[in-house]
Amino acid sequence: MPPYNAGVKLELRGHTLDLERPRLMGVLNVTPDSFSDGGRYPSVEAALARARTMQAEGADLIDVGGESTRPGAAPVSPDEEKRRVLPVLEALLELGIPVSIDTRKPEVAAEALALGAHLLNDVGGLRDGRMVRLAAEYGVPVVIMHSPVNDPQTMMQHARYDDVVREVAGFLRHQAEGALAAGVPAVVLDPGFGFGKRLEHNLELLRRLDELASLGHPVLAGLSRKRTIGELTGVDAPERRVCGSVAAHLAAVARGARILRVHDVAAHAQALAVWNGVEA
Ligand code: HH2
Repeated sequence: MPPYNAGVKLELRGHTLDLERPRLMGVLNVTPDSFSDGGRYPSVEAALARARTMQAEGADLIDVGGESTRPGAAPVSPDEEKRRVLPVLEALLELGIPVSIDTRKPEVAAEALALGAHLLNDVGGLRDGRMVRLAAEYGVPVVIMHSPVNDPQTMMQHARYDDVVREVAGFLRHQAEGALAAGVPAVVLDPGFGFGKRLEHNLELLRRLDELASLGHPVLAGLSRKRTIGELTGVDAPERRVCGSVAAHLAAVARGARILRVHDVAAHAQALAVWNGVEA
């Protein structure tokens, strides 16, 4: 296995995530409109049950989000997003597994971190300085995700790159340096598959993911059930894109990804068990 950041440990407020082997982040969307699991967990109890299942299937952390960021998604107010995620987050924190908060809003991040969230997953790529200050204040690592603009409604209009890998790497390096200089303890880099990127961009980023891994920080890949998988396979229904998602994620692991953000934890846990057995 390539030595990209193997041996790195992420300290998550009392939990240690050892990235010696690839890890699974289970997706929990408490939204009415997420592209593949929207509306499935309308109550705290349903969300908690889903998280428990993912934990039993082998998730190493749970990523909770209350705003769909699929292309063209309607924005959600901070109050509505808080209403959706905070009660669920509070329940998840009892599970004894690290929980990340998936948001691009400082108002939401502030309350989630005050409650005890272990990791900040900023799909806005730390463009808002308040996110940097919050992560530094609470001493939590941040996932810095690339998107050409911090706006799901218009991001696909910005899917134009000369060299997508160079541009994404440049953005992530710059944001990482700023965050670390401001006191954020650690960063995870994420190319933001599908965020203002078309099939050719997503494939180029996946093929050359080792260039992001060589920046010296752990890399997270999130291709689960996404349109790229549908375009390559011809499978329309997102929940039927499991095998394609696993294949894409193993390609990412082969190029240095250490965290996979997935809906289908059991399938990925099985794939990684084989991967780890081969690479041991
Ligand atoms: N993708 C989505 C949401 N959050 N966070 C990171 N770090 N990386 C990603 O690739 C990523 C993310 C979009 O997927 P999903 O949550 O399944 O859908 P939706 O945005 O419709 O809720």
